[in-house]
Amino acid sequence: MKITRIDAIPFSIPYSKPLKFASGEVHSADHILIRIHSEDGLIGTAEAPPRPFTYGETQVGIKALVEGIFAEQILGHSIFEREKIHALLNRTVGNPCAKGAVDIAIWDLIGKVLNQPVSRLLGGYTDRLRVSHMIGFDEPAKMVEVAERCIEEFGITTFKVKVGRRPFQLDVDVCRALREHFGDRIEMYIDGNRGWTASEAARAMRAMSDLDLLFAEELNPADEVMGRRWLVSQSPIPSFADESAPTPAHAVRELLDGGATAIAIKTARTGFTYSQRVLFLSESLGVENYIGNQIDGQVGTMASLVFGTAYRATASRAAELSNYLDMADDLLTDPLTISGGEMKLRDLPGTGVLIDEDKLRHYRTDI
Ligand code: MUC
Ligand code: MG
Repeated sequence: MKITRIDAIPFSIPYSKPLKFASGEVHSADHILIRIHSEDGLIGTAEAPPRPFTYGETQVGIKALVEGIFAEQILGHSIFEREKIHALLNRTVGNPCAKGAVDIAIWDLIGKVLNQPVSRLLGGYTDRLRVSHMIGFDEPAKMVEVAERCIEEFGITTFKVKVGRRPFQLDVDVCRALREHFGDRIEMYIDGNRGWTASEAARAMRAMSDLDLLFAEELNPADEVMGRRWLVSQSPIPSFADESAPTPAHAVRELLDGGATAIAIKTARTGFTYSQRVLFLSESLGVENYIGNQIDGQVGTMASLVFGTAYRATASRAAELSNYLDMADDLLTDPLTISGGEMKLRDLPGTGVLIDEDKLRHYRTDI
């Protein structure tokens, strides 16, 4: 089943509520839709979210790389030669989201050709995930309001709280306001996106020691190796690596260096193939994972759902699947839904992504 064409379509969908965090902010989803065509007329689809502030990728760069270099390398190869295809893609260093999207689009095609849902091909563990919502920077009362709406409208009770501001007291106040308002009705963890120094993070963690945080993520920069190790070694809760572990090798390095004790999996950056490797190495080492959010639209969120439902380990924690709710619109014919705090998988071949062509025409920026 040969690959005959690859499209990298830039689109832009505004956010009704911008997301702000320590390493950047997002006002519109300026993403790339990857479409891989096979010789029998099927199309595999995936979404690449450029994150210049995390991996250095841009929308223009992803399009140029996919259509300019990747297409030439993989056209004519069978969709079942994934290992060969990855060897070719990996001649280009970095660019995790461009590679991740190509991988997911190929898996989507594989599922369609075999007439099977990809979640079943990967592992088939369950048909739903508990949802965790990521709350961006704001005043404490506004962040409490966001959580309230998630609880009331969607039944979501797990929250990632963005921290990493200066002074750190503002973030401590937010977490305290959430815990005092909701008591034990919510689960809460924090993500600093490298915003604090090691000593600020240590003081903030001491100030929040009574707030029953599930875990902490990227509180200070991982490449400040000794400071990070010092911080992680004194943490009473797991320390998740996110942007410091964009590949399986980085994940191992972070664990061995003492920069993290657990690893976030994001299909946007590791596709399905390398997410599997991160998951399997974590399982073998006895290290926890959860499914994170790369500020994905609904196409990308569907990929996270497909992967997360495939395995026991990823299905055991709430997955970050809800930030598309902050977008003014999206590209699926049948929008995702969250009810009772859960998102359910669709029993469709491939990843289950069906694109509304009118919406794509409206939001694409290349014609
Ligand atoms: C996250 O977990 O860090 C913010 C930046 C990024 O790359 O992803 C988001 C969410
Ligand atoms: Mg993170």
